[in-house]
Amino acid sequence: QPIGIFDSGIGGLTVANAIRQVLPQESLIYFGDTAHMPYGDKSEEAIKYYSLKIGKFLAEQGCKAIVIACNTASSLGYQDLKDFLGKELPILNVIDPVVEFCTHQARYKKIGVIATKATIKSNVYAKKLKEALPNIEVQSLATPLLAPMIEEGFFENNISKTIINSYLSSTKLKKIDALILACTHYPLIKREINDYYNGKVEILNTASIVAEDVKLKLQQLDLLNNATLKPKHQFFVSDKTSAFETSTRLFFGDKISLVQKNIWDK
Ligand code: DGN
Repeated sequence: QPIGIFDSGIGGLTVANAIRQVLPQESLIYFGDTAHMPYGDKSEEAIKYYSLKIGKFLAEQGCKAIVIACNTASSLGYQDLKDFLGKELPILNVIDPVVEFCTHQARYKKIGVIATKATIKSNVYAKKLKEALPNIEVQSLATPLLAPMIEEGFFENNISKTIINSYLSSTKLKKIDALILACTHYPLIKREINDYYNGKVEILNTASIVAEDVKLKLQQLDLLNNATLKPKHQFFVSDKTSAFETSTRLFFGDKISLVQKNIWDK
């Protein structure tokens, strides 16, 4: 049985890529809701609706677990999807593993969070971090230009440097111990962010933290694939363009073939 992974678009392929690195024997079914991206600017109702529809589609494909690879959908759609499907199969999000990771880092006093507008507006990272670590200070900053910038291939250049510097110089992010990259796209600019801080701030790559957590959870539930058959991955999108297909290489490492799938009319 495959692991289902979904995102608002193709950025969640950073999470799919991290999962295939730690679980190379597992088959993956990925759904990118490219017709409705970016979720970062959508209403809560819309994001909940899309998340339920996609979750149902992945469950129908026989997935043994669903990973919401999108921070925005994890912030706003996770609880409803869990209520709807959680008895049938485990539903995992990208936020809880990062919060859990932070609880083991006693040296963190102040944590910064950067993400889309919708994720920051939901305040979910700050809420969950403060629940787990009452003395922690959390500063959140919406950085809406970063995802489209990366999607257009603008990183590791002067333009990305200027935009990143402009966001990170916000007084909110002064004197932080760690910075959570709370958007699927940001692992691609981790090095530039690290350069900005001269290595003095720990940059938390959510994709790799989440992948380790998926492995642990599936292990605990005895859901890991022990067979030696070659894994088979499938990649669906709700709207296919050649630009999306080209960008898959950025996020997944390899260029992959996308299959357009309409799941809305049922
Ligand atoms: N995948 C979204 C996220 O992680 O929040 C980013 C893409 C978007 O909707 N702008």
